This record gives sequence, structure tokens and C-alpha cells, in this order.
Amino acid sequence: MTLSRPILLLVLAPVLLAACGDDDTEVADAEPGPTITMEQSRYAPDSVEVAPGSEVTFENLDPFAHTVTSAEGSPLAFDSGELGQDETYVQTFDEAGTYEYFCEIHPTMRAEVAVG
Ligand SMILES: [Cu+2]
Repeated sequence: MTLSRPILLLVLAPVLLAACGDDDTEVADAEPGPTITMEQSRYAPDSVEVAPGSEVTFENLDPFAHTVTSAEGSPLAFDSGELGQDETYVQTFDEAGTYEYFCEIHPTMRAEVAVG
């Protein structure tokens, strides 16, 4: 028996929709993690431990810009760009390791996220 084209689409539609649903589930699986603030030119706390797959939020509370930029040797390169006051940046850390980061504008601001 041969399927006409419209029927074939009807047969495949649930499969395609299910595939999309799986993608949504993966996004929802990211674990909400801690929030690290930037205040008085410091990351606080300057060291956190999170489980793999955690979403870490960085929030700038200073009335001037900071960045969250991966340091050399970080297992993952990331860069928030300039964050103004009250702006946030979210980074997901999937792999175990130590992720050092700093502020490109104030390079003495340094901190780390330990994933394990
Ligand atoms: Cu800064």
C-alpha cells in the first residue's frame, strides 16, 4: 500500500512534534543555581560550588558597568559584555571543573565557579 503525501504528513506530524517537545524539556532541565552579585567592585560570593547543569545568575548592583568574562584556562569561554546597574547575565555550567572569571573593566575583580 502506498501513502499519499497528505497522509504521510499526518503520520509524521506527531513524531516531529515530539522531537520539539524533547528540546523544550532539555532547556527546562537546567538547574536554577545561585545568584552572584557585583557590588563595590567585588563578586559576592567570590567562590561558589554548583552541580553540573546549573544556571548561575550574575547581577550588577554597582552604579557603573562590570563584565563577567572567563579567565584564561577556563574550561569554557564566556563573556557577559558590559552589564549596567541592575543588569543580569545567566551562564549555564554543564561540565565539572573550575571556572575562573574576572571583570574586563576592573581586572582585579576575580572569582570562580566550581562545578562538581
Ligand atoms: Cu568591573
